[in-house]
Amino acid sequence: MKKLLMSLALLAAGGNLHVNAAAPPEPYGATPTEQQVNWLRMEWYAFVHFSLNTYTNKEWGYGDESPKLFNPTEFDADTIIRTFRDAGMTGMIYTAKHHDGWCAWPTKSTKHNVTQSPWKKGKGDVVKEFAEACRKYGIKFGTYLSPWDRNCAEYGKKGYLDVYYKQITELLTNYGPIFEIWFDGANGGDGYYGGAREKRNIGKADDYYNFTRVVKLIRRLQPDCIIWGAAGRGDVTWGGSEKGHVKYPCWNIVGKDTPNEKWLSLEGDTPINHAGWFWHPGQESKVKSPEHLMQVYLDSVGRGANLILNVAPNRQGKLDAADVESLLTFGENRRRLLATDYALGAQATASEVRDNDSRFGADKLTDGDIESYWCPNDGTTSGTLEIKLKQPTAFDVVRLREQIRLGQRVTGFRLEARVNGSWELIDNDGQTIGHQVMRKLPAPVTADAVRLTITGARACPCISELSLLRMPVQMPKPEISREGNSLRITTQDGMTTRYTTDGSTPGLNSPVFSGDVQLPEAPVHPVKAVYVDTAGNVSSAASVQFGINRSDWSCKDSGREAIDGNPATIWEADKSDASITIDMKKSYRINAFSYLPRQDGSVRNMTDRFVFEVSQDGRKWKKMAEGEFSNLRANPIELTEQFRPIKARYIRFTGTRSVEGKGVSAAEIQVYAAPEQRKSTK
Ligand code: FUL
Repeated sequence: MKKLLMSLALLAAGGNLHVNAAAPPEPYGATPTEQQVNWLRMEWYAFVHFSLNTYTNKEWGYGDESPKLFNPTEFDADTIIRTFRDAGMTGMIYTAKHHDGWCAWPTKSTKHNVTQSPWKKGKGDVVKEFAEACRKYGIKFGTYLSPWDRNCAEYGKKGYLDVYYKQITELLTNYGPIFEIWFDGANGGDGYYGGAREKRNIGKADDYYNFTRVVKLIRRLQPDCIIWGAAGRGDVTWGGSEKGHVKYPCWNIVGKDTPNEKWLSLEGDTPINHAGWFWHPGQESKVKSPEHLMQVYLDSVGRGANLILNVAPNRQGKLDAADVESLLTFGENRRRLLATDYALGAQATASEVRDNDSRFGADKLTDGDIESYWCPNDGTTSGTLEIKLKQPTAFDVVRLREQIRLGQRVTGFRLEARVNGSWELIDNDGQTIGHQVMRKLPAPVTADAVRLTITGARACPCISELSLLRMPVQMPKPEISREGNSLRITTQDGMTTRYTTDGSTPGLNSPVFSGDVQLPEAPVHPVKAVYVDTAGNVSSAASVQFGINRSDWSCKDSGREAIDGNPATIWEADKSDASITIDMKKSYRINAFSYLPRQDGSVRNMTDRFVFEVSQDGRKWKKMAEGEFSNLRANPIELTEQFRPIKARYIRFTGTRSVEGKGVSAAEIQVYAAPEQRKSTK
């Protein structure tokens, strides 16, 4: 601790020792380790889910999948990692083992691994290829090693722990520095388990896996490795949803204001694609737009956490073009946002400076040095700082930073800007700051001075930066919907909306949307649309694959809520094995259905196992799909199941199990038309 105080004093002094200098404040409450500080400065990095699930269209494998399935024909770690580097990402974390237990490296701990796969004739090592590419492109490498293992016969028993510790040891010994290791909390119970096909209960995860021992092992093997999860024994924890954002106010602290305060940083996680963490066929239309990604960034990194953004390779082992386009566009927008700090070098004054010592003066906010900081005397927990700009300047993001090595202190702040000579309140709602907070204003403000008022802090505030940034102009993308068979696409002043209905990418020569377009009742292609501004700039494309028009459909007995197009209404039954039987009124050639779980925040009676059947006459039924909807507790998204094309008039959806509770439910069920059969030319 003494050493830390000393070095903080030296930092604040810019290297010069002052004989009568004011002592820097004592750290307050929990403080981050050096590793946690460095980690927070990474801001955002990639998550890569790529394993057997890529080939089975599943989110969670059961553990009985054949390793033979893994055979990417064009896998090239180099190109993937270069793309992440080009986007400005600082690292990547790879799922070396997901819940199905298949290991993507030639582990000695189990036979269920990449040596059993045809890829590179069993001589390949996905972990090694990613680790080497990361080193080449100067980004950090991390790994995800699922504690839950649905393949291992010993899972749930003592024997599994040796297997698991061995896997940790191999990954942390043979692949160079690992910046972060992920211990996912999922444990769904049932699985293959070496052929037992049963449910295994591990009791308290912390006790079963012995995370105290796991943490010790990791610290010994790689002291700089950040540990995610591990029942709260690690360095980083989940942001709280799989949408990427973390809550605001954002405290990187657990047990706040108690003697047991602990620094635990937050990580927001989300896939770039709404379809899930692994690659799924037909998911192109579900890619999050660059604007959406910017919002996720502001709601995670901009609240003082980190962001891990999943980009999943496809079955060839390549990233989908649509994912790459969105990622790189967002990356460029982020770069432009951060490129210029309009407050840099600006003159600054404060209501109070610690012992009037210039080493803690207000100008530390605008000196571009993340370590130096302004602070008042001990006991002062509020204060005002004023920044004077050389000329009126437009900005719409204010970024603030605390010197978190001294603890997270600020509990409230306010921002004002001087516009045409008078002060205007631009943010009355600031709460936490932490490592950094980015406050986005509803519209740009042109001001020649900015005032920050700290309204509350747990101890004297230590503010290291105040930056004024400008969000680059991002073209919004259109929203596409359907009313009956009429196509609806939003329009924007000063822009034209162009669209296609044949699946092709819309551009400058595509038809202009006039508002009077009828869709087929059973569309086989997605509708795509872009905005084009007067300079000819084209927005990213919105894309929606509509299901068959449901307006005439009827349900036998119950189920109308699941076909009414309103996700807020829910079909719910109090027992499992309950069905919805739907008459589509006409026979269609279909090849997929989708299920939207309840969206009201509850998991009660949320169906997570299903059977899907079809019939031509409502009497003789054919089972087309059966299985599990995985990971709904953490990520209740719409999931699509595909099957071989078949003609049917009736469909039956049966919920056979739920995440919690005895019954089953569905917010929406959709059915999709199969593409026309090509006529043989022979
Ligand atoms: C979850 C897992 O169950 C998902 O499959 C995914 O790996 C995600 C990142 O964490 O909890």
